[in-house]
Amino acid sequence: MDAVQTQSRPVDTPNAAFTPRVLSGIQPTNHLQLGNYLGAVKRFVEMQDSGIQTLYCIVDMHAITVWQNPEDLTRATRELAAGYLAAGLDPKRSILFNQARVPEHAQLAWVLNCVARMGWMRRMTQFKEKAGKNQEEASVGLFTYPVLMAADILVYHATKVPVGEDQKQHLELTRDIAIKFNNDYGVDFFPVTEPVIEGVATRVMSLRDGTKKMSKSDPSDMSRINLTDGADEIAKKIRKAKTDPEPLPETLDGLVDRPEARNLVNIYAALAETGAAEVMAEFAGKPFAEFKPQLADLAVAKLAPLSSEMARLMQDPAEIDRILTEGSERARTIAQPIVKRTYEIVGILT
Ligand code: AQP
Repeated sequence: MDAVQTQSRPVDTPNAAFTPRVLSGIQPTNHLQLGNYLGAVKRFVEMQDSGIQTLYCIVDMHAITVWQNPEDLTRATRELAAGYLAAGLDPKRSILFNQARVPEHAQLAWVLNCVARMGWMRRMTQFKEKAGKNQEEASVGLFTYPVLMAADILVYHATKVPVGEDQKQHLELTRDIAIKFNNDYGVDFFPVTEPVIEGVATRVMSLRDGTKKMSKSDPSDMSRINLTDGADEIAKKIRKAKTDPEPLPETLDGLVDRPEARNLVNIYAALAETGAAEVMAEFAGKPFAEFKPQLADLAVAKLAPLSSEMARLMQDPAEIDRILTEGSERARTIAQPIVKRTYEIVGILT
């Protein structure tokens, strides 16, 4: 079991006293989509392969902040685990688990709810977007979602969190909560976590509207590529993706006011593991009628093996459950002493 770290740290190397540790998670809502894969899961695998300690969870407690049909939630939890495994996460090298099986997330979230300020929470743009016009009808859980996310991270003293661009504000809040806790109690207990938002695909946009993020919960299935889509569906969605009538420009600058074209170029670059400039060098001046089929071929080559591996893994739900249970037990060995020490710092008898 890792020792709970409370050493003071030098100001210029904020997390030097903490074991480097990565934590991230995804909600089991609907199906994993291309943005989740390129913006998050691919980064998860890279970080696992870099040798740093990695924990990846399926954030089922976050999912229920909006209504989930219970059967769909169970299926989506297993399917997301299958997605993690198919993408290359290895339960021997990463700790893979579902959040609710580690009750320390909820325990720490309560303490952090008492640290976070109402004014900070009211500024969270994701709440405003997801609650829409009728905030009075939104769940309290949706409002405090970012505090639970801070607890997910801080309950492991995670120092790095790979996420897509949309999570930047929530990570800033996590840092504010950690700093306030440390200041309020005069300790150097929680690390000030660094977001890792890297690559050309930190914000994959909808295939129907280049100004909107691709999302699992978009009502239009044509707006996204699901990791469960087969080759024909992937090709069809790319063929029908919204574009403008102009050919691709000669330079990257020419993409500035063309969000749909820019999105498809970025998707190509991320799938080909190259840069947008390289893609432009290959396709400058070409019409979409030429670019789209090549993008579709690339997407099918990269994604179809993932979807068939996910389908294969889904045939053995007991094995998925076993992996998640074992991962939760390992996660708890890190989280339990951190919650215990948090309670002691706060003055709660344990
Ligand atoms: N379009 C995207 N481009 C890049 N990264 C993305 N992520 C999500 N969409 C994109 C990243 O995926 C991780 C998991 O996200 P989540 O499921 O916890 O919630 P989300 O950000 O709200 O993702 P969705 O797909 O939009 O889910 P729903 O529709 O259920 O809310 C995060 O790292 C996120 O940045």
